Amino acid sequence: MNNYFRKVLIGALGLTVVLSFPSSSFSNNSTLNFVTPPPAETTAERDQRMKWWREARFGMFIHWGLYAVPAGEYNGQRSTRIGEWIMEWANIPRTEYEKFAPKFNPVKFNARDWVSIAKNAGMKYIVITSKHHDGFALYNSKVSSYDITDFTPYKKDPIKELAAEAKRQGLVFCFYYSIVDWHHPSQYVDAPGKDPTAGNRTTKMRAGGKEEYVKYMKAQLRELITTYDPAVLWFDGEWQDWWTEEDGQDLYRFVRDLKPNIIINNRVGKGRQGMQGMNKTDRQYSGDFGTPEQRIPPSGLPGVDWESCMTMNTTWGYKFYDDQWKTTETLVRNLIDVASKGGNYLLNVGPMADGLIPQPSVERLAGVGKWMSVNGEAIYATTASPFQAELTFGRATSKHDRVYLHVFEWPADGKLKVPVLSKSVTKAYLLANPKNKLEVTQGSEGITVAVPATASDPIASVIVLEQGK
Ligand code: FHN
Repeated sequence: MNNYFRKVLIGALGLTVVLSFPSSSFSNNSTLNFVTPPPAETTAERDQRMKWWREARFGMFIHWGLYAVPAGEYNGQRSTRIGEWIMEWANIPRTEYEKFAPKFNPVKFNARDWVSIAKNAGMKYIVITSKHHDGFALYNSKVSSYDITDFTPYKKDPIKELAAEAKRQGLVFCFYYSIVDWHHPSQYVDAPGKDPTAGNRTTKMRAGGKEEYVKYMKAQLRELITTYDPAVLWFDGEWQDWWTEEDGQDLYRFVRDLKPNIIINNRVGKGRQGMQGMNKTDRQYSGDFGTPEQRIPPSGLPGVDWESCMTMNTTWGYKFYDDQWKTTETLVRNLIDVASKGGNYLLNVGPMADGLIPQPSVERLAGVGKWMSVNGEAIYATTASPFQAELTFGRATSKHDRVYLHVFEWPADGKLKVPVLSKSVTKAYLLANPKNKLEVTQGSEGITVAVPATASDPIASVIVLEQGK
């Protein structure tokens, strides 16, 4: 029997015992079959561990590394593929890719600027690539010399500065870490037309190499946790056929034993259903939250923690010619849509090799921050919409006795029609103008809010409905 707390409610037999599923999985089957069980944790303890993350709702993803040097072009070859995969789609052998390192000298990097950009956007946490699939350590690793302090002219440790600055400005610092490693000697590529030392979606593991590589990964994870104290470990690259769910559970347990209150995504193991990101439900899987990628689930899953990660253009790592930027309106409405379904929004920036965040990203994040400065209350620490169906005019979030209506389509006739709520509305007002109470009529058919002729915000105007106890 796994070493954590489990009881089964069997009322008929008069046995009152409650079944609590392990904290690190959100599938709901009754076969609990962890090979390496997560640390014992009650629901209350899990809620406490997840609390800051659930309340944050909005974070910055940062993909930064040697791939910012070619920035999407190699020997004249460009691609529509994502920039941090250039070692794969340009078939660059390891020794050739290493030649980007002497050109990676981010002298314009300024931790205060990066954290301020995130903070002013309304973001509450930062997840940065400590090591992506290319195997390059963006931090001062004692485990590998293939890192920023030994392999580039920069010599300094930008991660140390970023972690300290995030703490100073009150943002939570987190790491991304790739399980697949195109540089580590344990792995090689065996694919038609591919150099065996280039990148590839899948790598082969040399005989006996896995034990050596897992030791290497654990040594890097140990130094990452003990040196920089991240609050989340965002694993990726788990889709390798040499990586198993059992490996993921072992790594989950290893990390949680190092830092018991750390939060770990579901890409540490094999539970993820591809880019849809939620766990399969055929068994218990490791990981604390689901990771939809480049998409927002059609609806939330009550009681399930998840985070949609998305790019601002079409690439995670910088590509100088990718100008397919989403509008600020799209970014704000994505954030609202995600929060209305009970999820977090992890929005990516791909800094350049000189250490600057691309200006189009900076401008959009400032625009998101302008909206959040007025309406953040309707996002932070909210839970999903109380309505069964999606609203025709926009979205809704809720918090305690308040429902926040995020109105994208402002009613031309001044009458906002809202489905019925379980409790009566006692007050209604624009979040942007709380002193100006709005008239509400309500009955069994629903609620009508009399709104001003023009919306308070062209992207989304928030109307607060306060409900009776
Ligand atoms: O292959 C990675 C990709 O480079 C990027 O890091 C994204 C971000 O979530 N994750 C993987 C693709 O699913």
